[in-house]
Amino acid sequence: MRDTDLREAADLIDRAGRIVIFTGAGVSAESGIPTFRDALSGLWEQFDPRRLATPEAFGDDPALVWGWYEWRRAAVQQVEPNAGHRALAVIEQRAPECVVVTQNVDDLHERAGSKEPIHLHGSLFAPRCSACGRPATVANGAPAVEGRVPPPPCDHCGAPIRPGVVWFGEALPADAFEAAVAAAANCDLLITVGTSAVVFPAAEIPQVTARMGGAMIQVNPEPTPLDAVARVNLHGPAAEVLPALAAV
Ligand code: BJW
Ligand code: ZN
Repeated sequence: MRDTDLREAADLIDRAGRIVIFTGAGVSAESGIPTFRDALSGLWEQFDPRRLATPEAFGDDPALVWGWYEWRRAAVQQVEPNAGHRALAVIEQRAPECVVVTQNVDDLHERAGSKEPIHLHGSLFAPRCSACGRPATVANGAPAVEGRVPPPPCDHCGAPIRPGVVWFGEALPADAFEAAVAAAANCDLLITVGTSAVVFPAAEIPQVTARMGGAMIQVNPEPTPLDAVARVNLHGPAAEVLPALAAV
């Protein structure tokens, strides 16, 4: 990461009235939460997360999919936000207006101090009935289960409870997506962090800002399709780059 790039990015942040922060799995990687492109470890290493995150997988083997999400919920509860989440909360607090839009289903932005991030792909902490859609409560502080766990039945209709996340082939929550598109269309600057930017329609969000003439800063150790549209590319891990950026 070059010093001139860092300074240019810090200038963009200082000059921006309205900022959108758009994040993906990479922002939580240094908290110990694997990304979707990472291989899973332990019992899960034989599964591709991109195949588990589907309604078909839940239909074929609900206990496998529920067990995976319970394991992930427990994992998130055992880790802390990292310096990247915290630096984003500082940038958010300093900005005249700032909206955080995340594809992540963890709660690490909230725990780092971000106010009401928009969750485009739902949450690990909002399970609901797979048939009637009613919200379900599951015990907090889930044990770190590894393996199949049958989903509990809905109190109302008895159908299996499912994770409150958006799987491939499912629509994003309309209110969240519309609010994110509106914020992206009207911002001066979008900061994208830790996303491969290949999963749609979420990956449209930074493109909306680019089309409307807003500036973009990208933080990612690897190239993505956004390299071509970002004004500044800061190649490096979020927990190193973002604190450096907030400190300029
Ligand atoms: C670091 C780092 C560090 C690492 N610091 N960075 C062909 C073309 C276009 C679209 C489609 C298509 N075929 C199918 C589709 C549609 C599909 C799609 O986009 N597929 C693509 C894969 C091609 N999309 C959908 O199905 C969506 N729904 C839909 O289209 O509905 C239509 C509809 C309309 C109306 C009615 C009904 C239907 C839904 C998509 C839902 C995605 N859900 C998931 C799972 C959520 C639950 C869960 O967590 O299990 O969301 S999939 C997964 O991908 C998850 C993520 O939020 C999302 C994005 O991934 P993300 O965050 O970018 O992570 P990674 O792992 O991909 O990348 C990590 C990045 O971090 C990398 O770049 C690293 O370099 C970087 N990194 N360490 C900073 N330390
Ligand atoms: Zn029900």
